[in-house]
Amino acid sequence: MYLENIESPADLKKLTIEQLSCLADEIRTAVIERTALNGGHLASNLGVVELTIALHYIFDSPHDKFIWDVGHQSYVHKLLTGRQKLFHTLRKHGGISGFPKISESAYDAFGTGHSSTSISAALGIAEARDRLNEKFKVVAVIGDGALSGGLAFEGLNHAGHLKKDMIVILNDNEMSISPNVGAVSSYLSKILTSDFYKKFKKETKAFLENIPRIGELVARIALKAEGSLKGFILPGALFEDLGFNYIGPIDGHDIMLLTETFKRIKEISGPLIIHVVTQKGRGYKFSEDDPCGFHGVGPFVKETGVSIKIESSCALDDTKSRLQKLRPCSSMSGVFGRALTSLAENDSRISAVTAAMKEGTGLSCFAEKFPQRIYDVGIAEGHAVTFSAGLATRGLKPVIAVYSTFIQRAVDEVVHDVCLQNLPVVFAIDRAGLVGEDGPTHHGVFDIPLLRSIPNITMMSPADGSELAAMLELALNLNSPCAIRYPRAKAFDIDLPGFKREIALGKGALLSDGSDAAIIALGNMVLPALKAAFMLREEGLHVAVADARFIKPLDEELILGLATRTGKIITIEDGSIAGGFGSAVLELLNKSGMENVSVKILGIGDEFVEHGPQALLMQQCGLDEGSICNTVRDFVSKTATVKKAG
Ligand SMILES: Cc1ncc(C[n+]2csc(CCOP(=O)(O)OP(=O)(O)O)c2C)c(N)n1
Repeated sequence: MYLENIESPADLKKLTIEQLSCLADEIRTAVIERTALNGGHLASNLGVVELTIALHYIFDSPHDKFIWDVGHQSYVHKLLTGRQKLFHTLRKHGGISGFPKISESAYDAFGTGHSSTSISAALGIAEARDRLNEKFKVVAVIGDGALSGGLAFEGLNHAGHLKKDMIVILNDNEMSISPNVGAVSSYLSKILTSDFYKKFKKETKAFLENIPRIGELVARIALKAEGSLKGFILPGALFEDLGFNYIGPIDGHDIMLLTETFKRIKEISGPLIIHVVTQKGRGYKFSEDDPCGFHGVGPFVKETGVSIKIESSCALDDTKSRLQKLRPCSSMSGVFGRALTSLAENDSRISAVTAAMKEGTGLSCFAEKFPQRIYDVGIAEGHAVTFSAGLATRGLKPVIAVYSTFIQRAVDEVVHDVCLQNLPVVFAIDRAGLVGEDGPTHHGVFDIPLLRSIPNITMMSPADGSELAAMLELALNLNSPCAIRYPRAKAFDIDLPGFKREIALGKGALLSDGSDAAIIALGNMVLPALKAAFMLREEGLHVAVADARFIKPLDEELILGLATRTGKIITIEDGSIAGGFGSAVLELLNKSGMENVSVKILGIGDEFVEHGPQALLMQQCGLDEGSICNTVRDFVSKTATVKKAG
């Protein structure tokens, strides 16, 4: 039992190389057991067990700085850096994060969650080190998927120019979430093919021997490793031309080879890339067989790999008011994917674009049916947007399915390439709102402020699955830019008698009338608003509830009508209050000379919301039905008192 005795990397350094292999087994068991209970990024972590051990064995963290790209593969690092006792709290509310965080540990040199940042951050750290006359090593660990992001190349470009001492470990498992795509990925694959290897074998040996100090040794290790690894090769000019020394590919599961290599390359100056080949999901049968399925998982049964279904907060918990009907086996992403596929059957111009998130965004069924009409552009959201703009100039109808948190990467492209030219690109913005255990790097709370200020864009949010499908159809017929934001949630349909589902541009729907105040709820907040209003009705308070449907253009008639009738408006959104939907309503009231209307804006305040169960986070932000009920009751009574006093 080695793992339990490791409180810091210093303890790791006491072990022999042979003992490190046993430790690797123990770590795999710990990671599998914990993700089975807590969910998390299983396959990526199983792939970097030996790599992480070897890094901590040879380098001297936290003095030396490790920067994990995306950071979803940092569980092994956390286990080795003083967080073993807290590991059971992984991704739990109040527990350790599923990503590196400067505020969590001195061993986390840079916080991550989004892809392709590691090289830029590492370069900044290396530059600061040199300016401040400090001495330490900087190591960025980036996957082949993350290398498909443009930011990674901007970092490489600048690093090659500055010629800083820094090490980039390219963790190549030929997978992004699904198999990696793109020319760089093919290039890396070619490096791994034996034909290529054979062709360059001779030159490689000579090349490696020419690397000062380490050449001979590395060449020796390479040749020794050749049988299992395909050995070392000279991989052509790409990285070298960018100003990096390249070493690899090396077997990322051979601890001896990894530690020897790291020991030697510590002495090399200038930017260096070490190409390490790993197997995603290694050491657990189910994730080896299905690394994509086990990339990010909810809790599962360890013995069978079968996921454990947890009833989400939108399960049929309200049989009394019968407000919602669950759609069988479906998520909002699933509804989107199926609706798009069905619309695409009758319109060959409809095309889907994803930045390496085909499965997560529900596009698998579209891909099956229309393989020629879907584009996985790699982890490259900015490119996805401008590429789609190009498609749209020629009459195609691109739909970009992207998580809210990742569209942040492409705001300028939305402004400059799509909206300024008024091109008909549809943004299907999934995971809008609080996402839960992935935490602040992944919450989708900024899309409304970021997008609604852009001229020409239409922005909507559906209250349920049927509205999402109807909004998608409308969006594809608008002939101008349009965004639809919807949450990470099970799909359901609101079950109100007489509820009209036709979606017309700029029109919301009054779901329940009342004269004491009016709630104008957006998207995911419509159902809790309705429930809150029904609870208040039992107390004798009559609060109207409207489904806003549109963030832009607002349904001015509906909103101003309710404001005039009740004098009290409550807006509710699962996004940032600053610049959000409620702000848009305030702007409308101001424009209309109705500043005397009392307005309460519910949403997410000026803070980063931590990780935890989605329902709990919603409650903390005052966005569950109970909190809404209390806030509305207080607001109505306070505004009544003020009015009376006035
Ligand atoms: C900007 C951005 N877009 C999308 C994602 C979602 N995402 C998380 S991990 C991942 C794949 C990363 O692949 P790779 O870097 O090869 O790491 P691996 O999991 O294969 O080890 C993606 C697309 C993200 N984190 N950031």
